[in-house]
Amino acid sequence: MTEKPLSANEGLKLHSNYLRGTIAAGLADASTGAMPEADQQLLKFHGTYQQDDRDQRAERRKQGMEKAYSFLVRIRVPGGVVTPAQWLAVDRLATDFGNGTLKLTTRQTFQLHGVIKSDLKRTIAAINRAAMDTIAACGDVNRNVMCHPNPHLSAVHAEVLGLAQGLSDHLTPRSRAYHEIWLDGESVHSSEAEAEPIYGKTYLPRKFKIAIAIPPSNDVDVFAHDLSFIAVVEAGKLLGFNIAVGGGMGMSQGVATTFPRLAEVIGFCTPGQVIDVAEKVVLVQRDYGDRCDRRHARLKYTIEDRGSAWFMAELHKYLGYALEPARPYHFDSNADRYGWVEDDRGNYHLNLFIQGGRVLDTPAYPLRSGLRAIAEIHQGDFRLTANQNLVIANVTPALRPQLEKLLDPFGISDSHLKSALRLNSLTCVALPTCGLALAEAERYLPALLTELEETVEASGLRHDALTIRMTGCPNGCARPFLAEIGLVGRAPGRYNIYLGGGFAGQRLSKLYRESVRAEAIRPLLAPIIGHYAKARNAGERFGDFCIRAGYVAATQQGADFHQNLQPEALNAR
Ligand code: SRM
Ligand code: SF4
Repeated sequence: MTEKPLSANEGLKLHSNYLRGTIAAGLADASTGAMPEADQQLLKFHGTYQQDDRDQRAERRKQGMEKAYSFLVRIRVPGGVVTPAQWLAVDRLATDFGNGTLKLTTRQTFQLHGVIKSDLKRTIAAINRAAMDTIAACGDVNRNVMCHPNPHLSAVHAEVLGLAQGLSDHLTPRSRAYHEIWLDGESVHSSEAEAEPIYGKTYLPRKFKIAIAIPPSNDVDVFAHDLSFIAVVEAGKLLGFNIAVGGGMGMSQGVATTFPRLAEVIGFCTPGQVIDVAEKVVLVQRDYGDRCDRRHARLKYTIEDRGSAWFMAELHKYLGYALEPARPYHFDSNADRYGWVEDDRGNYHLNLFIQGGRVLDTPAYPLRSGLRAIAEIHQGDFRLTANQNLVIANVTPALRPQLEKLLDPFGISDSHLKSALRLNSLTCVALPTCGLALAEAERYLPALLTELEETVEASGLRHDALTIRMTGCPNGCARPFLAEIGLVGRAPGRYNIYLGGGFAGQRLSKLYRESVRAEAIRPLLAPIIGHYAKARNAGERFGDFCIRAGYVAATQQGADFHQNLQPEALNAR
């Protein structure tokens, strides 16, 4: 039997000398705005992706010009905690080297878009001077560790956040390449002198993602990640964590062997065991993940193919002890909670809605200037949320009136005036920067929400939370398959509509209609929303109703996502 060949990226990693490749030479080549193909893959481990402005493609092709290349720079922020000085530093970089916007992402990081090659090194060096970094923000390694961000919601938050930071540190690559290339650190001449004790020379088969939730909030969407920890708290004391493995959203259009999958809860560990458990889950995936097909290389497929029992047995072998059985837990929502709250120490926290996570100034809404003015006087910190929002955290009673004086003229604190539908919306970046986008998302969802707001208003549902998420392709960057309404780009101006996701992110949705034209979305959704308003049971959520009323069948798990996928039958409804 012939063995399947390894994917090209495996060879690249192996021969990259721990992620150096020829990045330094590529950066110095002023004849093009692009990097060599192989280095583009390695750059991801350093936290940056080569992109081009897709709005300009056709015109530049006509003019015989190179594409308008630039780089996305992703800044790691474990648990989403940022000081005001760090906010100001990122804000400055957005002006100096980026496209004038800050993007708050669905994994609690910052992204700068539009950084040109000749500014890349200065940008990454400046990020490091602000005590942040970009290493492992992307690439086949553990990415930014997410953590429930609201300090006021739980007395154990600081302890849990400390673990998120510990996990992040433990799983950061050890290669000195990052320091050498971006920070002019000393070169390591002998490869003997450096090693990757956890990852080895070929790192992981694919990206790896960790999140920590503190119930009842599932704002980090624990079921969407390779590995999650769900805090178990009793009488204000952190007892430990339930562990969930094998979640993920991404799938490739038309490839039935790829699918979104919910992470499975497999056991319980103490706070002292968290880092060991995470390391061993990473090692199982390092050793058994599919290194031949990158579309099939996430932990979710390792578990789906080999079975949960196999995974548990292997994990226990690596750990050298057995996990305790999982403890009861309950989630009530995967959304953020908006507005001011006071904690038991008398400090205040303000959770703001940031449409699409995009911080920019428009004449009507100078959000970026407002947040800059706040950062200049704020003495607490900021928290980036998993829903692309922002918490202005730890505001003292003395400072609150001053902050409010700044917020109100900028119109920033008016979340309560927005519909619950908008407040529960998420969208990925998509066009014009994302090279994988098949349709608009960030630039289109706000307008669609305005249309749908007329529907929810007319149905008396303005204050009822319905979760709605849009992505420009099925990779699922805004976790659309965990929303009650998921809109997933299929082609320019066309979307697949998914319904029936769980309100707390506990159930995957199912395909309701395929390749729907943008202008047909509202006419399709309006009668269902109207039906829900009239026929829902007390307390029944929209996603649950869509299943009870027969609009879609419930998805049980992973591969079942594609079952009953009969567009003809659905279209005949
Ligand atoms: Fe993502 C690829 C943006 C969260 C699944 N994602 C991309 C790239 C880098 C496109 C590319 O590979 O060329 C996008 C860059 C667009 C741009 O111009 O900025 C991109 N992903 C994003 C962000 C910025 C979306 C946002 O609007 O917030 C999020 C950044 C997260 C971060 O800070 O690290 C983002 N991506 C996610 C999530 C959500 C999460 O992690 O909670 C997912 C689904 C969860 C998962 O991983 O399964 C996600 N992104 C993907 C995938 C599909 C992976 C898969 O297993 O199939 C890709 C494509 C790939 O890796 O090949 C992708
Ligand atoms: Fe790009 Fe697709 Fe991710 Fe949206 S979901 S940012 S279109 S890769």
